[in-house]
Amino acid sequence: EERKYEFPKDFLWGGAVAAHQVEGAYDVDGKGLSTADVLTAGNQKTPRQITKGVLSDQYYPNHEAIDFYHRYKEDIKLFKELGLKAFRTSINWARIFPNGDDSVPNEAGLKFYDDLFDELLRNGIEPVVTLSHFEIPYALYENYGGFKNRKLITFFAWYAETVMRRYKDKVKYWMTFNEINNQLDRFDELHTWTNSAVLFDEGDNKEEVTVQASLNELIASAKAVKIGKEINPNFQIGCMMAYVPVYPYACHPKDMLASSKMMERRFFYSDVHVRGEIPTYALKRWKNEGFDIKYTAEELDALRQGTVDYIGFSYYMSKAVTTLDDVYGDPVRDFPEAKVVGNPYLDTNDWGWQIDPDGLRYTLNTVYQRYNKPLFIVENGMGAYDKIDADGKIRDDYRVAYLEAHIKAMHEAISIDGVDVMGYTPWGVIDIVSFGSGEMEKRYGIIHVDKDNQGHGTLERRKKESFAWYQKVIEANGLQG
Ligand code: P53
Repeated sequence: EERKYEFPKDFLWGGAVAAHQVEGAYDVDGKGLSTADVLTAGNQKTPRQITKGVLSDQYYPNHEAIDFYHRYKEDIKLFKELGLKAFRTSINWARIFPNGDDSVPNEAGLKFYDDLFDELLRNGIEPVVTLSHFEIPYALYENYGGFKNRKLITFFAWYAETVMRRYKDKVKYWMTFNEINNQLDRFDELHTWTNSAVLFDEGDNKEEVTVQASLNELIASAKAVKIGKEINPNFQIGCMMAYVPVYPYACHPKDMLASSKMMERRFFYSDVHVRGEIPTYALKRWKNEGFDIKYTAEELDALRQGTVDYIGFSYYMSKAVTTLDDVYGDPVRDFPEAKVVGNPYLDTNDWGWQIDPDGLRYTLNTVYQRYNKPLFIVENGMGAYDKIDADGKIRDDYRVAYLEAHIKAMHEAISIDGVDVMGYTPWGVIDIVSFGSGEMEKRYGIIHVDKDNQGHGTLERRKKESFAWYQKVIEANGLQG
């Protein structure tokens, strides 16, 4: 039988989550508060609020999440049945260092991840671990102002060293900062908060503050890579980017330029991670804008010595940009001649995210052409409202259609374009708390969790129809036709 969409041997079929979106148990076994623990629930129209500490009259969806902390054995059983070869999660920094600046790690936190990784390995599942996925210890905001303070470079490096040493024989695949590039794109508080534990003060130049904080993270990341390679030279340590290609709306040359400049902002972070130096376009912009960005010669050296082995990235959607007057769109911050517009050729999900499988092939090509490094798709998926039919089944054919189309696009990038792709870990293999909106009912999972936006539900797990489909994909190492 012809297998049109067979994947390379050892391709890492997996699933992905992040600690704060699944674990719950936000205040047990010595864990400190994290930036995710002070985020209220929002929805499509209402943004999540960042509160000063935990307030008694607010609902915080991440405090319990799906209680993975206590239920991971049951969930890993399902992952094994599914056939997962890899499972991506993050270590919740505040479990290990409750205040972020502690000199001694919290043993109970370390023990939890020992048990979790052991359980995965026992079931033949390779852990893929992000060091910082929006879970910075809250005390690092309170006492230091987050990553705009360069002291966090040292704290992060110590945290990375501690966990990489501890799990050196259990975890091979690492990533440093999740979607580090999200923050520069929008300057909305949610992103600088979750990426960097930074809130803006009045009078701040938001771009300047964001650039400084995230450059500190790039330096911290490079130090972690160097330390990690010393601990275990077999480690594969990557960066993690959100790649949202921005197309020119028209073939007007100004639209093409706008697209290229917007892509440059997204590429800035992988440019540093991969090439180990600050690109000239960034230095020029900082100079032109009069930014006072601080870094030392020793840190520039650290950037050079801590380049990544691979590029992990999320891909959900594409965007389009135009400079044409007669097209309606949302203005782009500090790029006054451009606005983001809807793409007339694409459908969206219920949250307005444009569905674009060809954009994944385009992204894989662009990124591989730019860096020539292995790529790892560590997030992809479609948030949707699911409904349970009278017979108890969840018929999520829209999810299967989305994933199938993206798997085909990925296959084309590998088999036609020659791109080196290590694996594919679709987002929220099990339903989790949405990051952007805090909703439980924006579901990505192929395993359903009984819980609603208000936090009600039994937390019972149930396979959706997509479960059997993905199981077959993994078993066949690709799609059948
Ligand atoms: P939610 C924007 C664009 C692409 C990915 O997002 C993004 C974002 C953030 O809004 O975030 C990633 O849950 C992130 C995950 C997150 C996932 O995408 O808002 O790494 O933590 O859950 C999906 O639907």
